[in-house]
Amino acid sequence: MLSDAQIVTFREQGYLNVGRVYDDKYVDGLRNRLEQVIAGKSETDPEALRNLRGDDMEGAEVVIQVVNIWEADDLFKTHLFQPAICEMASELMGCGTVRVWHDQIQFKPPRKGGPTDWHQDHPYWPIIQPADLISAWVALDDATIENGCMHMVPRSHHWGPHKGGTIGTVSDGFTPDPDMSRIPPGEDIKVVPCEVKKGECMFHHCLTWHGSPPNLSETGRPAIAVHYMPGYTRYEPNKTHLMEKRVEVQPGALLKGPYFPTVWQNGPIAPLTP
Ligand SMILES: O=C(O)CCC(=O)C(=O)O
Repeated sequence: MLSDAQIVTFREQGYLNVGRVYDDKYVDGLRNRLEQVIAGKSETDPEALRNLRGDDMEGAEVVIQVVNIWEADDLFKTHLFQPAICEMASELMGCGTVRVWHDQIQFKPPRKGGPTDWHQDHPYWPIIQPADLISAWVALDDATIENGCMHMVPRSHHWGPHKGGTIGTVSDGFTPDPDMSRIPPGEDIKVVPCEVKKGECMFHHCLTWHGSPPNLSETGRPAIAVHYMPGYTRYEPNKTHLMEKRVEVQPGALLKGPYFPTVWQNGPIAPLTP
């Protein structure tokens, strides 16, 4: 359970590290399963397994994205329902019902892990409204400045959607280069590196500007984000999205169903079989 001060900080800043949610042994289990899924050794496939930096998984710059690893692995399915995380998501969103939009791994391998460009999440999710989702990002090993931890711009979730979610980067490599006409007067663009220790969880709002630099270190940077939606989130098709083929409700209806599990309903829920 979060304190009032933590909830206020999240609402003001747009992100919050809530500390440890798993012990090292459990994280090692998840990490091991992640390696199996990336190696193509799971019984079922996730929604997507690809290199976000190009077509070649063995290329010079790699960010391995796995979408809905929970469909491929039961330990990750259980992770969606982790009661402490779901309770905090409910508190931060101020909603008694919490569902999963989808999960997402971005694994940056050693030495050639690419950057994740500055962006906001919600503009990449054009089939769901409103933009009240939050993500729980759990480090499966220490995420450090050297291996490409997430960087956040505090308060940016108050500034509205920005040019389709893309913020831009100046030529120094990793400073946001926004359209300044969209930044409210008096606001300050400050980049905060957010190191997250193995087993800790950091939440961010779906309009908070964030990105992560390359991983040129000797260790990989494994982490999982679960994108949680408040129970009042609706399917409002506009453009398309990878997950749209899983939607079974009518336009305008609450987005729910076997692929968008309810993980908290004023209390914990046991994992379901899709
Ligand atoms: O893991 C990363 O570095 C980026 C993840 C991300 O953009 C997200 O979870 O929204």
